[in-house]
Amino acid sequence: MRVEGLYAIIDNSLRPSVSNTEIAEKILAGGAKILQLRGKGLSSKELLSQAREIRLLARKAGALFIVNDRADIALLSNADGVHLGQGDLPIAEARKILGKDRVIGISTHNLEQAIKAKYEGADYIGFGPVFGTTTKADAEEAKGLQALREVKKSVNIPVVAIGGINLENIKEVIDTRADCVAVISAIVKADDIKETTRRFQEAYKI
Ligand code: TZP
Ligand code: MG
Repeated sequence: MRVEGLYAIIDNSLRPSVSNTEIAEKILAGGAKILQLRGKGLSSKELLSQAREIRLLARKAGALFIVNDRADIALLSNADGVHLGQGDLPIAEARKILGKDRVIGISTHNLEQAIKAKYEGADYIGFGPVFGTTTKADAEEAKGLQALREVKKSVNIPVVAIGGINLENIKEVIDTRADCVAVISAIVKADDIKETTRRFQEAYKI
């Protein structure tokens, strides 16, 4: 499956009254085809159990399912892949765990990291934060659309734009030719998660 369009990230630490599994159900009902589970504060046991539940839902919906940070949990939950941060396992080590068929993505914050990730065998890169965000506590400063454009021109693997993306600014992000937009708060905190997901999907079609 290609990495393109909306890349919806599930993280109920922004909305503790709703479980990650419920959020996944709503996002899938809204038509998302790429889902990531981001469970920063969860124990390994809890993360594995949630990943297994969401894995099943994503499979039924024909969606790609990625686990954030943890290659071990990605393997144990039979996810389609892992999304690494710069401080997580190196790509080559994660590859030993996940093999060549699973997807490995990595967050990058500048052109040098993006090019390095490509040479190290990443299947896609995240790039950002494009705009300011309060979702990630240790996020770097906003990189802007021009930096995103340059990264997109410099690597021939899919580029997932992330950070502060909402329904008001998504068109500008799509115009950079980024392959995907990753969204957390604009979906997870929405009154109607399903309808909001549908609108993000629509933005990619216009
Ligand atoms: N990496 C860079 S910005 C970010 C991550 C995980 C948070 C994006 O969240 P939001 O709510 O879509 O700005
Ligand atoms: Mg991470």
